[in-house]
Amino acid sequence: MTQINKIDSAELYIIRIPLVSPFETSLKKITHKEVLILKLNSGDYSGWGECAADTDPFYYYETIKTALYTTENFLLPILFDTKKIKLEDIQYLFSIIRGHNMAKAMVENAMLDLISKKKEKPLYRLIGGTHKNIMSGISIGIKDNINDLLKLIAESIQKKYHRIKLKINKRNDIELLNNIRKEFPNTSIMVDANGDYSLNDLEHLKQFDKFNLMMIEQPFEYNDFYKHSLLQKELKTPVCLDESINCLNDAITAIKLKSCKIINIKQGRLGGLLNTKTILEYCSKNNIDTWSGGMLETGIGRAFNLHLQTLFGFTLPGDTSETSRYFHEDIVSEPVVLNKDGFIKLPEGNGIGVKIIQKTIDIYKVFYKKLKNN
Ligand code: OSB
Ligand code: MG
Repeated sequence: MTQINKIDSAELYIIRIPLVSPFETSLKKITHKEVLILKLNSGDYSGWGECAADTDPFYYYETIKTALYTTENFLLPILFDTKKIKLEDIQYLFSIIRGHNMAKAMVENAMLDLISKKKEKPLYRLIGGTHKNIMSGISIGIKDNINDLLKLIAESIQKKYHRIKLKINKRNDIELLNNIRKEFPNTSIMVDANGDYSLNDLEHLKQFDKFNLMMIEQPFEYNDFYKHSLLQKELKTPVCLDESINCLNDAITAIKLKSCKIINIKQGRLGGLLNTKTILEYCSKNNIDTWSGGMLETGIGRAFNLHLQTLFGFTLPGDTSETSRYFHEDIVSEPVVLNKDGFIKLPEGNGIGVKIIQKTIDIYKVFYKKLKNN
């Protein structure tokens, strides 16, 4: 039984890395990835975690600043005060804090990396993962020009991505999908609206059924279950919930109300890999299809997403794409690449498996703080 006797110190970084090209959703357009990162130190070992929060609360209520505040003032003090932390304690350690799942995920995941490194095991074995060939998927942002989009889809097909997700909004949907289906009638395509529609758009959304989409992700508001259940009743296209699912109770509500047929399992907003595993198992028992979502993570968060996907229960390709489509330079090596069949190999080594490139972190860092556990 490996336990962490004491966390000696924690290092918090905010880094800001330019994206290869802007990423636009119905919520906003970004040109840089700004991200909070945590390093936990204990004896000879360190564990890393990445926070999924953005600078703004447009996708989720947490921001980098609220996550930093929660981590410094609530999560780290709990960790610092706990002696002899075992794997089975971690999921419950932070349960007295309501919400703030993105901050919790960063800290919990850093603990999991730390424990698996101390055990000299890869992370996926610590959490009970079974298979190592990970399906790939790409999320393509809203483009001003349809030809740019068609070109990106063609490139993604050539790379053998297992499915392609397109960001859509109310003004950019039916005509867009008509054009795409003309060129690519049989490609596995899904769409993500990030909550841009409302129940008033019910008749409009019924037209989506003719496009043979794998699913429509989060058509309605981020905090809704009831209206999605009315939509799913009227739609052949499966509804997938992303923003609406924040915890096991949300998954239970969505499934019992028949608000969706598919759930986007995003560990960054579910409070870390252990809570995520609980929710995944519930979905699997209830025959709900699931896939692993992404938050444009750097190589640290992406590695957690990959280890997560070794768990039994994921039924569909997720949002793990190649590193190079977002970043010229990442803060870890090796980068994520697809093999000739579009699968991703799990990084090898203990813990998350990827190597942190401290030099690159230092180039892009805009904030640093070290907290000692005295
Ligand atoms: O809605 O799934 C989303 C990125 C940031 C915030 C929300 C979402 C996304 C993506 C990109 O779709 C997924 C990725 O490539 O990491
Ligand atoms: Mg989404």
